[in-house]
Amino acid sequence: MRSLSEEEKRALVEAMRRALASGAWQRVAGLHGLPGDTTICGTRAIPSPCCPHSEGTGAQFLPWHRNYMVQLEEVLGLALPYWDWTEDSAWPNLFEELLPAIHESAGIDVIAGLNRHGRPGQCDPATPGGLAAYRARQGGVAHSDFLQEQPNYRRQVGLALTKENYREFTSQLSQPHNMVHNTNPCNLFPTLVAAWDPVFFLHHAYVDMQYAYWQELQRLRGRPVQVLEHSQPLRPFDNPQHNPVGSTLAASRADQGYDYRAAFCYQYDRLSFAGQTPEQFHRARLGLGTAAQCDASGACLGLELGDDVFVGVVVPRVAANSIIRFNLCSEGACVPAGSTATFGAGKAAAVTGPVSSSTHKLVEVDVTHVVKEQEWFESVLEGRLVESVFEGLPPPVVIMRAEDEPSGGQVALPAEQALRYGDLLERYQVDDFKVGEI
Ligand SMILES: [Cu+2]
Repeated sequence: MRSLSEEEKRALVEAMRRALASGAWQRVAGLHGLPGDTTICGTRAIPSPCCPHSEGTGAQFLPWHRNYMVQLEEVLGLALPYWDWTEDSAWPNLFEELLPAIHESAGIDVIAGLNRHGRPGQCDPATPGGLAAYRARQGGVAHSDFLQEQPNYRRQVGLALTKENYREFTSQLSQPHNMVHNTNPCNLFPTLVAAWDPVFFLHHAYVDMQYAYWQELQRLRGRPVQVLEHSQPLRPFDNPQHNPVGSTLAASRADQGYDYRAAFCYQYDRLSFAGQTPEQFHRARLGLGTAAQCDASGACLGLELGDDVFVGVVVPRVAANSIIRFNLCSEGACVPAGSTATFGAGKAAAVTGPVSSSTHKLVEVDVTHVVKEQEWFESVLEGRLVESVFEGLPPPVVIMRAEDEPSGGQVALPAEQALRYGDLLERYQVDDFKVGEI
């Protein structure tokens, strides 16, 4: 995004204007959720949008959106730029002028869509601070919640990239992705109309770059990308009735899109995260790097010596949009230590019954910097939820892990409490005591 010339920006906006006039953009935007046909990917009895944001395992999430980005590029006849929200704290303003036309041609009230799914009135043109605030935001003014959360995104993406299997990677990467959606006050927030906000495509183009970066890391590690679900079709791309684009029809399975250069004829100028190429990132993880990569706030990518500390938060696999915040506590003193988010269509369903990996997941949030700031090096640490829409979930766990390990680690928890987490702590070593030392 930042490297686009004025001319390239104009060309993109022009292509978008043409696609809007022909109705082609609307067909792509509507495919993600509303007003698409919810029986294509669901049934009459159980309607479902095609985007797999809240799908059980999340295995299709990254590949589906890869095809989806290609779908719009084919319509525009141009490559989509990406918005690197780990670097850029300003909300992109590229499509600002097109907003009223998009709003009018959506076939649904995308602005009012929020009123049914999210915070009432916030984007309603009739309310003060409604549409005007939305336009101001499109004009490059970042929303305050976004600004507040943005400094954490680099750490969250860095943690996801260290994961050496697809399930853990996609689960961790969904966290900053969800936060970007959820800190938007308007259409990016409700899942069903999210793709009507053109910023969606700049956001997801970056998520695709992260996927490509991780694929390259896996190649360097000699580890696979493949999971079983990747050999199943990504609906509706596999259906010529609903998909007029040849390349996404031909590569309508996740594994067919791994080689995106061959399948979809695009590539990235440079795969880059926190100023590092995948090779540099990989070498640093192996301890061959020269210096830890730290940002201005002093937050590092876990590259320095020693153990890292994480808070593991239990979240339902299928849930509507929400933000979960937690504190880290030591001997009665508590400080805000982080957040995570859920993103999906529908209601924040109460997940009842015991916790298990079929219905829940454990999301890790790096809190090493908090422990260092507080100098809680030899303290008993405890995670406590301070904001959550979910009831009856077990409290967050504190995980200690050697910095060169991608997964697992040590969780100190009384044995009878560990039972509440079902099989979610399977890949950790659960120690029946509460003293945490790093
Ligand atoms: Cu998304």
